[in-house]
Amino acid sequence: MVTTIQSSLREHQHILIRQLANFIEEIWECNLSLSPYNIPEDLGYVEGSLEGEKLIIENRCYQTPQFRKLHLELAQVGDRLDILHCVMFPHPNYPLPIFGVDLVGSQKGISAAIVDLSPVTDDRFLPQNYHSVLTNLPILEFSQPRDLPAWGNIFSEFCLFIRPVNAEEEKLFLQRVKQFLTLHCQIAIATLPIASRFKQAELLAGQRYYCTQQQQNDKTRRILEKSLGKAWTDRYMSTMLFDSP
Ligand code: BLA
Repeated sequence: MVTTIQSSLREHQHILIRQLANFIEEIWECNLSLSPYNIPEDLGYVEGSLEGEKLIIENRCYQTPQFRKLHLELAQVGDRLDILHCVMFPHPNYPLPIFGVDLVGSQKGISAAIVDLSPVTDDRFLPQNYHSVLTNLPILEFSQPRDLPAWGNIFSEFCLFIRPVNAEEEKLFLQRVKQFLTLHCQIAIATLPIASRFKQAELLAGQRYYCTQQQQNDKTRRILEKSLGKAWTDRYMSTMLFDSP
């Protein structure tokens, strides 16, 4: 039932969002050993329309031996805004960065496309195996790179944040997300858990800081508050979008 509803929203969204959602799930399924992740019953499929415009949210979540939570969210605001949000939270005993991607757009075009593998260690560097692959990826030129907001100090030097201006740039963005995600899944399944409680505490603190910073995104908050109210939005942002164990 839920699957049918989710697939149907996807069919009506911007083509880049639909393509990205499809291949994220494909890469997850091909590379990882997925199990169900229980989301609070009322947060799987959400509809709200407090101040006029209707907001629809569809969530899919999984867990794997390496990841506490894989979250793919599709949302639609009225008929003017399509959103894809995806975050992969590692278990805190795996020394892995946080993969995140956000796409915001309408039938007219994508205004924000961002992808990153964000470090969660105290030194704020990515593990060496990530770093050596990412530094060797070809440099991509986009005509409208965008500046990160102040809370964006969580992102790595490899963060890509652009407004794609045509189909060619959308394709390039999609390819870069594929490269990040495939690399991440492949490293993750080859990584062993760490035993050090001290190191685990550091990784957990890094994940908490990531969530604290993301929760400061007023653009996300405003969209949710308008349709679903402040209390609901607070709960949603801290328990569904950016929660930590
Ligand atoms: C920007 N996020 C935005 C914008 C909107 C949303 C409307 C502004 C678009 C623009 O400036 O063109 C809305 N995003 C949402 C909503 C959800 C969502 C409602 O995910 C969920 C229901 N955001 C993330 C993740 C990242 C992220 C995982 O959720 C990064 C990996 C980044 N979104 C991000 C950034 C901006 C943004 C950096 C720009 C913020 C700014 O310019 O101030």
